[in-house]
Amino acid sequence: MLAKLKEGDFDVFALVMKELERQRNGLELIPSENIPSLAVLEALSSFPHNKYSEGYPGKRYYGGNEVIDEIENLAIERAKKLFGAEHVNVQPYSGSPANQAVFRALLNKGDAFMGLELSHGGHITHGLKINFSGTDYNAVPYRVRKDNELLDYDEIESLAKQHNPKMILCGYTAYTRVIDFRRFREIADSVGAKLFVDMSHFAGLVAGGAYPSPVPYADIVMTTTHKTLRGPRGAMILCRQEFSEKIDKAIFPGLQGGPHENAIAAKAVCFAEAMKPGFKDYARQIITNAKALAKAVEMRLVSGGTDSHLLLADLEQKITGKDAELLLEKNGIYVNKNTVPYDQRKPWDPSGIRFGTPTLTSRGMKEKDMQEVGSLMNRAMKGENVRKDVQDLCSGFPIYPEV
Ligand code: DSN
Repeated sequence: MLAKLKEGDFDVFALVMKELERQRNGLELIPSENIPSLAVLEALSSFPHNKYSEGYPGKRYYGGNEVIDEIENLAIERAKKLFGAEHVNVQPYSGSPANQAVFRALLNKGDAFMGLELSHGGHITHGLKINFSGTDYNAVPYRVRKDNELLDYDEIESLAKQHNPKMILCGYTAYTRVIDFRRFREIADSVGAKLFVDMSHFAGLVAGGAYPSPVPYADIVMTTTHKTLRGPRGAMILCRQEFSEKIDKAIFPGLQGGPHENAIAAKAVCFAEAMKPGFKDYARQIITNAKALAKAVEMRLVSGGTDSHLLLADLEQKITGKDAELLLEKNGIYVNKNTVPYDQRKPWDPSGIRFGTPTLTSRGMKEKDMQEVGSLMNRAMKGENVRKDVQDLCSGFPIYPEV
């Protein structure tokens, strides 16, 4: 692998290998990252890359798409089967444009919708004032409770009755607990709103049966494909048949041009991998590992722990999230600074850090390794240099040993 790159452009080759070494020698705990299989990466760098294919299978604006149609149809059929969806669009380049397409399909400019506030675990596309979702639409934020840091469904229901949103959005980037999709459906129905779920973070857990599926309850579900699902960087939208035309039109020609068919081929590979029995074990292990890590770290965890792949720690003003991220990074431990609910600090220097287990679980780590990872984090946070111990632990769990 990469022999031609090495021959043709040694500078780029050296840099991508340097990045692989960084990944190999560090503990990657950013919960939105993962290590896809080499089969996924090979599909991603393969020949459908060369083709323009605006449109959809059977209806393209360019000739020569008969094989591309087969690839895209295969990805669609696999995704439908994996998640039990009525309709799937596999063309979104990434999560943010996919979310934008859903907004455009369901709302008119200025319409009210509800989403979890960013500092409480929502995403920038869930209503942040300086994002399209906050400038073009009337975002009504809901929050987690101050006492237990959990979603407050009664409060969400009363906000919905007060504001009559046309859409309610759930599924987050920094909420560690199980979401009650049935309750969200009831709330949406009680005010005639559509229910939109962004399952990007936990899609792999859903695919592996380790986390409840939103698909039976939501009108529309969006997911990226590169997080717990362990596929290529990209996204897809799953929806009920009645929204299929609106979603397809919102993606193309509404927002995007030529789909990245190489990424779609890689998505198809990842969907097949997620249907294998071993993926169920992987999804369960991610959560088991996250719970083990929760026990091992000496930090106050928001909501007291996790039901998923991620943890959110409130550093309680002993150190800022930014400084903690840097301190851990110096030791080859990668987490990201993150706001915590009711944070008094700002997003670029917040009070917390977010971390999780998808990548370490892909490397084969189990509960006892999480105890070690937790202990390394604790020691690094106290100012000890643990770089060598991090490297020793990593060497037992190689990444892409074939390369
Ligand atoms: N950047 C992703 C995350 O880390 O959660 C969301 O887009």
